[in-house]
Amino acid sequence: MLSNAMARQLSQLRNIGIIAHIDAGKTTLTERMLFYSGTTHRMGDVDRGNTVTDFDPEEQERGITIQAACVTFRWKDSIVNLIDTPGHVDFTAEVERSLRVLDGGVVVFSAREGVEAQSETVWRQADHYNVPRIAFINKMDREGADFYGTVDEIRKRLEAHPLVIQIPIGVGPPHMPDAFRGVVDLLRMKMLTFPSESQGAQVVEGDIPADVQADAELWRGQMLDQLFDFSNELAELLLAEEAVPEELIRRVIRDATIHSLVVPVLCGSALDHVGVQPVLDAVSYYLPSPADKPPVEGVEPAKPDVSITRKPEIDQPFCGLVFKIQADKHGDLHYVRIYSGELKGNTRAYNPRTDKKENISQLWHVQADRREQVERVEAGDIVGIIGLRHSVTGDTLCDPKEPIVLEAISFPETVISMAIEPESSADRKKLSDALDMLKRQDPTFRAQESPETGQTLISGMGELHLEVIKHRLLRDFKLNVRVHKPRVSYRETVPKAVEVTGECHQAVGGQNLFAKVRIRVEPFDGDQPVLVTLGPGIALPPEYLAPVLEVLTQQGEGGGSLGFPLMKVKVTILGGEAHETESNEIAFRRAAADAFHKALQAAGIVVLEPIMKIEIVVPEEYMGDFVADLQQRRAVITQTHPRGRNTVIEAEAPLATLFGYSGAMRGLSQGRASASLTPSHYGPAPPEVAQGFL
Ligand SMILES: Nc1nc2c(ncn2[C@@H]2O[C@H](COP(=O)(O)OP(=O)(O)OP(=O)(O)O)[C@@H](O)[C@H]2O)c(=O)[nH]1
Ligand SMILES: [Mg+2]
Repeated sequence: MLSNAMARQLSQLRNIGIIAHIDAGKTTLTERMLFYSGTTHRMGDVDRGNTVTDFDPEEQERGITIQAACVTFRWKDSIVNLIDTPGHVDFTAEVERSLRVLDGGVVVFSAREGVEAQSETVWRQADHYNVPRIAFINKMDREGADFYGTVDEIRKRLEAHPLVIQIPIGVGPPHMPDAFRGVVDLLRMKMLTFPSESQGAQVVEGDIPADVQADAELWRGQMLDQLFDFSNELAELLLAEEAVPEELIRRVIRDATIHSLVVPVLCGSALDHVGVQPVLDAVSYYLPSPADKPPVEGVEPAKPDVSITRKPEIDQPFCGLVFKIQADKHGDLHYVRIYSGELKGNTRAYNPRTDKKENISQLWHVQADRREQVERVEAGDIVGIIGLRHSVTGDTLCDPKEPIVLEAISFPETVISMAIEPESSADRKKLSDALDMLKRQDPTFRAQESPETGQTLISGMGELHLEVIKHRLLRDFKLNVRVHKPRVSYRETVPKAVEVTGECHQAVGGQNLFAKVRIRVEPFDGDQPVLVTLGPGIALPPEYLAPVLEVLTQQGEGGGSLGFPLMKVKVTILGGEAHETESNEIAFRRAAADAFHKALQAAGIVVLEPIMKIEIVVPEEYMGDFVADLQQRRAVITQTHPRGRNTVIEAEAPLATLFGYSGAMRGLSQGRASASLTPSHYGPAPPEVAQGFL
């Protein structure tokens, strides 16, 4: 466990995440790392539900990770803060928020499955946040494992530059004649084995077996060729055919990795304890410390177009980002990545979004489900704070005298909803408290009570997400709630552009009110669901413009004619008309609301439904059945291609037709196919869907 006494220098620190497709072996790898680093004295197992990072009973029962878990350990000279993330697509927010604050990543691939759909998703997320990474090709002990095939897929499918720095010795399970038994380290040109008597704790270095020698030389040559352009010093030695020192190769790889020019590739079997320590070495050799990252960028709270930066130095003004909240009976624990300066317990920090000072009561270093209090933290650290009351995920905390707003974290739209209702009125308050707590923790979870029906509509990222929430409510919060079947979360948009004038022409309490507001409402593709902007040269007094903007923004957030949230809509204020004595703020608010309603009526309604990207890996003989089944689900098949002895079908289909798909898919293939579903976008629903709501 990390202790206060663990003094450190910034260059020693590694803030890293483990990311991958579901079941690739992230938690198993993390568990091994904790054991070999001496942090734990017993090695847990996902299949027995006793790992450090999958500590939640829900995770242990299902054998999958649901929440990102932080651990800290020492490896040789490095201090590693590691976040083990979930691979299931329903919990993608956990990956997003982790990558937002981490400096480097270990991407795990299954050598048998290669680059899977979710591997690609997490790869793109890491690209988005400029996170340098190394790759670990796991499960080399499985039948059908293909190291070189996976490297090839990394190159082609992820358009990355894999740099092979290890090759496997043998492949497949122990009963095979040429079973997987170790790796060749191409820098040292040594064989590494990990005797099972010590549960792999001992790394034995030996000579490369004769039958692997030629391959090892070939791949070392390849590695050096790839590095040629990155260092004159190395290039000169290669041209002169002189020996290249190991230390120089490491330095060049480190530099190229930090600049995301290459992705060093290692391999092993986390389950069978092969190749884990070299991954730890690679983390400290090749992944950046906070000091290797460019200064963090933000803007001035009052002037969003003025950018400011903060270096990861202790004498810079303090700033940090809230990336995760864990609700707790004793007060929420806010996870914060510190980017600059230092922070002490029992002090205050400023949140520019809420314009409030927050109490920093206690600081904690978190180790999965345990914590240890610390007095102070500094640039580069990840810390749990108790005391914050008004901060949410994505908020910046900073020195009140030197305010800055860092880039927030973007989370995807929810796609699926489920109605729930409390059994008794006594449960109503309890339910609303529980839902508030869940919402604080999970930015992809929504809950909204309908006063008319008494039901609460909860929405999330998929069936499993809502299922897990349901379990929490029933089991952890011991609530009596009736739960309805999940259904699709629809959206509304407008099919065409319209221009309308909203009016207020009323007599209220003996006073005449007058205002006119002209707006255009049109379809639009942007980041925000509803964008409200000002047209050029508007002749409206500023005291009326602000309330008009506010009303239109509120209306946009309030939903469309059918009550679904609006999206892909742009509202432009074109102008208005005021009367010398009869116009006031109220009149303009009413005229703006009137304009909005008129515009929606004039434009008409398009109901949008979530469309999923589906990737199915299916044995050839079941191909026909799968294609026929997909056609019934309104699917469009975009591509099919072979992978090993299987075929990969890529398709898109409405979520509405995919409920219970995993069960149906198992039935169609006797459990031999696998599928992954990712929300892709919102597309127009067929007219009968909209008809059903009218
Ligand atoms: N044969 C073999 N199985 C492995 C290996 N590593 C992990 N597994 C198994 O693969 C399954 C998934 O392992 P996890 O470590 O939970 O995978 P994960 O990537 O954390 O999965 P999620 O967190 O749910 O995304 C478990 O049954 C592990 O025992 C390996 O190297 N070889
Ligand atoms: Mg896991």
